[in-house]
Amino acid sequence: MWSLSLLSGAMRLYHFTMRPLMMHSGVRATATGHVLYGYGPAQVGFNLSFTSCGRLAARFETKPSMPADHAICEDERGINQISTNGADMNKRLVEFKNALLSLERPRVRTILQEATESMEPLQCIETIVLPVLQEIGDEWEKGNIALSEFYLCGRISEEAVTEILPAAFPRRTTQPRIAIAVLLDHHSLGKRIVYSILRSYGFEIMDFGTGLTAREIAERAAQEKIEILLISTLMLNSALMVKDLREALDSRGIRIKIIVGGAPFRFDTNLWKEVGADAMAMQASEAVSVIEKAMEEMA
Ligand code: B12
Repeated sequence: MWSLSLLSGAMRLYHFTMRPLMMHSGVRATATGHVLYGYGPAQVGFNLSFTSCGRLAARFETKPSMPADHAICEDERGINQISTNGADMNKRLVEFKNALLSLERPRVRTILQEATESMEPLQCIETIVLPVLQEIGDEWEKGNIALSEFYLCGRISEEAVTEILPAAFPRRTTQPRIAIAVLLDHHSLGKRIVYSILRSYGFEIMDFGTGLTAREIAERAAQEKIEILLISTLMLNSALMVKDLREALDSRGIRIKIIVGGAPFRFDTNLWKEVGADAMAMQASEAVSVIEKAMEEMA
């Protein structure tokens, strides 16, 4: 108990001292013309705003301000879609966010498991986990929750997401050698999702891990004779490092297709070209078609 409160105290100290130095809120142009952002829901196109929730244990007392939208219904092909009439989905998002903020691991898992009864796992992740995590990132940015709480929400989500992601389904006989890595930062959730989705489509993917430098990735890619490199980043400075990765590969005389993804690329849709990538995908579900296109180009 004591160690927990000490950890929380230390994290809060860090949160109010170091964090303001490292954070960017809103959208600003840098001297190099790049856009700095703290991509909140509005900036990434989500229309999900809740009434402010505040502290770790504080439950929502009021109804969320999100419009009555986002329910799941079947379309004419029998595929689950999000409808615009949705008290149920609204309730699920609020419950999920409450469960995360109260660090109730079992509840978080149950909500996601229950959601998979009416939606595909990827759809659950993209319609529940992503917007709620983005909301929580926003709460942290506003100073409503501490970094320790924010961190635990990320970890708990990662565990719950891992449980619902599909298992590998190898059915491909020929494919290029593909690897995935998170350049510089430790936001591993996006990589985890892309990795599992691709494996469920039959691709064999090597996972190089997270927090790697451009040089480390280039060395490993050369050793493993990688032909397609998938790079995930969530921080702008990491995204800009793709340029260094390309240079590190060029200096070794290696021509590899680099496919990038993650919030900085979703937010600035020309960034992938600027940093020397060959392609980008907005979300995990697009990764398959982007890889198939790269394979055609390589044939
Ligand atoms: C959860 C989270 C964390 C968790 C990460 C847990 C984990 N294991 O991943 C923790 C708490 C650890 C964390 C730490 C930090 N975080 Co953080 N974090 C977030 C948050 C809330 C959500 C990110 C997330 O997981 N989204 C869900 C995933 C699934 O989305 P995604 O990565 O975009 O992936 C999807 C697509 O982009 C795509 N995709 C992703 N990669 C790829 C790759 C390819 C090849 C393809 C095809 C597709 C693809 O597929 C996915 C599914 O569709 C965001 C807020 C936000 N609004 O995004 C901040 C955010 C990214 N964090 C931020 C910051 C500043 C930090 C810290 C520096 C805080 C600190 N002071 O210590 C540290 C950095 C640690 C480090 N060195 O990496 C900032 C970044 C600001 C910036 N402009 O660069 C953000 C934006 C918060 C904010 N508003 O300021 N964070």
